[in-house]
Amino acid sequence: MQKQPLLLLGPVMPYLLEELEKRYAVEKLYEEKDALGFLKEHALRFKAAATSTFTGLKADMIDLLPALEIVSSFGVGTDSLDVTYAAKKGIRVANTPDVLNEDTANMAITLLLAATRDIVANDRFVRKGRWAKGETPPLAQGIEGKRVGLVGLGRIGSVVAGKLLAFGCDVVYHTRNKKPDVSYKYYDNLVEMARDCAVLIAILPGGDATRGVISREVLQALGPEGTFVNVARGTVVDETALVELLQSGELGRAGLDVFVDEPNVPEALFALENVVLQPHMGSATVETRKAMADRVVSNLENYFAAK
Ligand code: A2R
Repeated sequence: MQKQPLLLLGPVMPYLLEELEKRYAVEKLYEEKDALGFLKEHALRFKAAATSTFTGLKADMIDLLPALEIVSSFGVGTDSLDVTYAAKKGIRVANTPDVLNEDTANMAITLLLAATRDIVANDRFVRKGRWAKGETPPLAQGIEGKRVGLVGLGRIGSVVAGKLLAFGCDVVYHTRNKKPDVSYKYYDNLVEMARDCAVLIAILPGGDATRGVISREVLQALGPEGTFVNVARGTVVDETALVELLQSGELGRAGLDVFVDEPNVPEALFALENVVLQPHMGSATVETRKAMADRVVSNLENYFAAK
């Protein structure tokens, strides 16, 4: 039987490419020298496309694919996908939630511990021979008994909350809607929550609706003893304010996995010892990335099996 055509909008991990190629006649749009010309000639062949949160799917691409029925995206975030426009055109958009909850939550916990315990700064301290010279690093900060505020308490945030309980933290949260089924204290005012917390962890979607919700005022309320962890999207925080407050010491520490203009990170952060930086690795383990790839495939299969 002839394989159904599938348009791959951007590069994906080799395992996912192999799995897609087993089932579909995959055409790599990103390898076409004249992508527009290719689409003009071939667009009507594609009912299915695959993309990722890194590549995205914009309205102008949707307009170029009039036969499209489903787009299966690698990643949970939908901020790079024009879901509203796709829905208007009757196109299904599928993502890969849930399978990355544990590893993304583990990244939040890792960044929290790394930042509060000065792990990276102290690693540099040892490597530079400063310990051997008889120097002593400053004392770090504990998290037991501390209040940790989650900005977002969805699939990933709930897992972070459960893990924080094991560290003896007092978990509180801020979302747009109070969750009826959780016992953690709810704050409808984010500045107030930041004022009451030692740590703030951002785990909410990116995009225009959440741009800058972690404002200068919120970070100032968190204060010089406070730690900010971001495993959501760079856009949810006022990054300029974040950098300035970390430089001035008005904000104590940060653990950051995401940035506004990835892969570009504000260079001012490179000089700071109170920041731990990661290149957007929240879901980036062998196990989770495979599970996400399997979800991209099963989302397509389920659609075409009318499930
Ligand atoms: O606001 P609510 O009640 O819909 O709660 C959602 C919360 N949220 C917000 N919290 C505060 N201010 C906002 N403007 C705001 N908008 C949404 O974020 C909910 O508690 C949480 C999102 O949960 P889920 O949809 O289950 O997302 P999941 O799977 O936890 O992933 C969150 C994000 C992804 O979109 C990626 O950007 C990143 O984590 O990996």
